[in-house]
Amino acid sequence: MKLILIFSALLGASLCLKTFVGHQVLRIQARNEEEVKQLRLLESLEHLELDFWISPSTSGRPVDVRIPANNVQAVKAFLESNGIAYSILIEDLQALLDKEKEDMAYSKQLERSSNSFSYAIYHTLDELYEELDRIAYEFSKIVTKIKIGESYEKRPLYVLQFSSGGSNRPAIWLDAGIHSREWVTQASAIWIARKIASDYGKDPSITSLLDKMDIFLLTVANPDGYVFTHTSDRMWRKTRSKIPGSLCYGVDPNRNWDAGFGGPGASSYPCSESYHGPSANSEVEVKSVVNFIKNHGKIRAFLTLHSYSQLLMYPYGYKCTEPADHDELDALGRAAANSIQSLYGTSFQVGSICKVIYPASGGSIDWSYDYGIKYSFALELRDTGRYGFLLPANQIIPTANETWLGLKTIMEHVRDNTE
Ligand code: BHK
Ligand code: ZN
Repeated sequence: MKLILIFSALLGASLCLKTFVGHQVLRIQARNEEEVKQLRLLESLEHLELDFWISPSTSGRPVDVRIPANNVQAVKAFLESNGIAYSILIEDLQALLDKEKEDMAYSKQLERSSNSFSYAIYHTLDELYEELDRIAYEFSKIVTKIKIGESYEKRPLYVLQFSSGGSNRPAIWLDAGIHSREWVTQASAIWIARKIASDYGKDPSITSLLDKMDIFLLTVANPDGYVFTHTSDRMWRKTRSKIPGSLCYGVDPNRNWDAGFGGPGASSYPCSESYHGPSANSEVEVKSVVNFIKNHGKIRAFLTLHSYSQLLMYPYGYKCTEPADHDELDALGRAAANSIQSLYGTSFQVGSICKVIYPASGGSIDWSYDYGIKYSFALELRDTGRYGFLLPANQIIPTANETWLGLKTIMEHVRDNTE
């Protein structure tokens, strides 16, 4: 066992896994708009190489930021000299990462000896893709695997179609992992895939849904990024496309949709974590989904999974005005949040992207809503910052379970309000 752990640690090192020794994650609490302005200034200082896990929006909203070891003192001094309050969310990011790696190596051994896919651990892309095949094979009566395109680095983009029959039925879209480091989303999505497949014919709710509508599930919307989080940089968020004229790689795929493209809450700096890209749909991962949705023609709901913060959001992000269907979306969002809470008490805040987090243009659900898909929601799964993107694997199944209850509430409403 020890040997395996040492070996896998060496292997990690040999593949040039970026380390985060001494990186801290601070939670900053701006108490007025002046302090928010100072945080925006801080965000614009590129030489500090800050990674905003939650960007500054308005006073009262927390800001979470990862700071490289050599800049921790400078940032703290900046905050203190401006009288801005902060606390340390993560003391040493590398310690959490080491724990995650060790957990994975250990539980991987158990999984191997049990000879079956464990939904309680994180997996590589290849492992997830193998499980998609097993689900499609085991439940071949209702599940079909479709390749909707290829990533920048030519990895397949696989969608599972859940259908009890019929042709060109109205459908629900669900994706996860558009931001690669949000690991609990891909893990929850594959759990949900098996759940839908195995509940058909047993759970009356999912059965009546699938007797009327199809579900399309994209488990890993950003496969290149996901592979990169395993091999090189656990904190990678963007795609891996090469940006002409820049040394930096990758576009934020949730700023790349054709909805208020290039507007507020998106960056035009290729090195930024929220870089919107050279043009709308420049990322093949985004373009592939757009093409699929347009070609299908009868998508009635567009649901996307992110983490973390425990939020359930509807449009808009590129502007702060309410969508025409605000009252219905808000009521449905609240009902879904109640369903989530009913299982373990996990509480989700409900509202528009702009009001609940921050202005963010070029996001997927703004595009889908403006395209005419009324039921467009983004969910930010667990937690609220204790572990952030490094949610321990023992929370995967509870997270997936509660998320599924929320999604089911939305899907039932869509079912009952679609001809
Ligand atoms: C979600 C959906 C649409 C627009 C913004 C968001 C928030 C999301 C983002 O794109 O900045 C926050 C995030 O990744 C962490 O999951
Ligand atoms: Zn995200």
